[in-house]
Amino acid sequence: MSAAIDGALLIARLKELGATGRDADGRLSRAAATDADREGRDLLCCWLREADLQVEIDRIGNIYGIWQPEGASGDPLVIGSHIDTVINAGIYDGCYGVLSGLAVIEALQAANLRPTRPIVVVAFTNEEGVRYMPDMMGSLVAVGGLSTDAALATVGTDGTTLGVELERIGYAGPHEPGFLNPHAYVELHIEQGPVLKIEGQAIGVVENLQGISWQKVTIGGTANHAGTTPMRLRHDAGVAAARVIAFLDQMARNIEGAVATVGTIRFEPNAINVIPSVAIFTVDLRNPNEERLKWQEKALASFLVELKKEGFAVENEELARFEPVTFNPTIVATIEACTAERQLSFRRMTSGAGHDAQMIARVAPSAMIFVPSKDGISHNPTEFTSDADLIAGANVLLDVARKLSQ
Ligand code: HGY
Ligand code: MN
Ligand code: MN
Repeated sequence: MSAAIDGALLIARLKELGATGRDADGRLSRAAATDADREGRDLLCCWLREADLQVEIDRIGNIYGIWQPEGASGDPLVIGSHIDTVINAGIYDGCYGVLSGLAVIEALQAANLRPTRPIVVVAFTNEEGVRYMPDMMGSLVAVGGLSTDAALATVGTDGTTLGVELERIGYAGPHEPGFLNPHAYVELHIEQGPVLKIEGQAIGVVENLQGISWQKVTIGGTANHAGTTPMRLRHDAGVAAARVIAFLDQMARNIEGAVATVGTIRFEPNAINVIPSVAIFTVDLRNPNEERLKWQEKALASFLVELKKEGFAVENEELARFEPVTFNPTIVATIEACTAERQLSFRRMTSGAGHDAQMIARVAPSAMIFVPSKDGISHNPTEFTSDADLIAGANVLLDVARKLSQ
């Protein structure tokens, strides 16, 4: 019997989950372990239970919906992503992959198709890393890349501690992360970039994922009067930071595959008529090629040395560092074959964004499936993927899941 995703239900759930965690301005902001995150988690767990899945939570708050049909045995096929979001997010990033995993299980249940191995849908904690760093934290802990205790002790950008917040929202689970060993892992995600749309492809068969380097830079200058201090006597930390930002942008435009972003910055004392004494900002560097990513890091380090020679105090702290990842060729080929069988257009590609799949790939054969993002926009409330593209991607995931769970 053939199985098919209940597309209307998938779209409805995406919209319902996307309506949770709205802030006072109506912006979708479900940062890890906030009340907004709890709202989304509670809704997801309700849907998992309605599908008769065994819901388990581990100590870092990863949520597992386990389907163990009669006769199924062995390590599970795991289908996952995340439901935490950035600030003022779109409704598809992460949520699409988790809800599609649930939809796959429900489609198999409805068609009375029993896999020979269990299938688990998982929502990993703190994929975005906006409140607590590094990102992809829940999956990193699940594969032993960061100790659970160290992760729970992480202090957030708001001064809270992750472990305390998970307890507070009721998602500090009993299981040791890694309690479940994936036989294989597949993640369905919006591309969050422009490639599929520009090329008119329906599916991205993701072969690899670029390396990521996150740093916090603190530049110390001298506070002084904005009116009385001659320009030649200033030690303006704000101008120094601006020079770094301009340098990084220019550098990334001249190194193949490089991207560079300063996404957060703050000045001290942060007053209109005081020359900033301190500038604190974050740097996000990425490249699919590890050697070139190291060049980018070295170029930044050299620029900061020059600022020190000019008399600025400069410190930088590593916040996250993940090498590029190549996904499992067999699973990639399975995704490609399933896509072709559905006569959907596709291209193999690299992921520009970080994903939980890059962590699970450390312990199990893993790969990803992308669907197009309108105008390549993501981490933005205008993030959009058409219903037809969303349903097509979920049906490819269903076909891949059937092959990997028999
Ligand atoms: O930063 C990333 O690429 C992911 O969205 N956490
Ligand atoms: Mn994501
Ligand atoms: Mn994201």
